[in-house]
Formats: sequence, C-alpha cells, structure tokens
Amino acid sequence: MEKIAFVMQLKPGCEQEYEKRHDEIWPELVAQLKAAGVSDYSIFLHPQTLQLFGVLKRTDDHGMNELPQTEIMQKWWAYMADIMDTEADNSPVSTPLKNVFYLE
Ligand code: RM4
Repeated sequence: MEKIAFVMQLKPGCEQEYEKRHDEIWPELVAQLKAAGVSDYSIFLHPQTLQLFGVLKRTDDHGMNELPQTEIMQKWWAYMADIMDTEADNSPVSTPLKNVFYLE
C-alpha cells in the first residue's frame, strides 16, 4: 500500500459547488476508484488559494494509470471541467507532492 498526495486547482466562486458535487459523487465512480485499488481518499480545500489537496492510498497493484481511459472517469472529468483548472483532455491540472515527513 502506498499513500500519495497531489494538488489540483479550483476556480473562484466554485467552493460550494465543488463540495456539493463530491457529496453527491456518482456510485459508479466510487466503484471504479475502489476497483482501481484506491481507498482512504480525501480532498482538502485551501480557502485562500483554492488549491485542492488530494491524498489517497492505493494498492501496490493499483490500476490508477488505466483510470483516465475509463468511460466513467472521462464523464466525471468532463462534468467537473467547468469548475476546475483542466488540461486539454479535461483531466484536472494535478501536481504530485513530495512526502517530506511521516509519523505513524
Ligand atoms: C476530483 C477530480 C479527481 C477525482 C475526484 C473524485 O474533483 O476530478 O480527478 O479523483 O474528483
């Protein structure tokens, strides 16, 4: 099991909508993420910069690299594209973070 973290970017004025969409996250997407070996997934919002800090665990044999090709991920990213900074393919602009401290 590995824990990874990354930063995405929310568009101004979209805080409530972002949280609402995640409160109502599609069960099919949850199932797809879990099937890909993802668990313990949280996203935190930095209120001043609107940076979204994601942290999750994934199994050693995770399928996260294949997730972008799945229909459900494509649909979710298209749905979220109006409120997040995205790449040309609708995936969120995402910067991996370096782990510099850990306390068990
Ligand atoms: C985020 C973003 C991420 C996705 C989560 C569930 O807003 O789209 O890519 O993993 O939702």
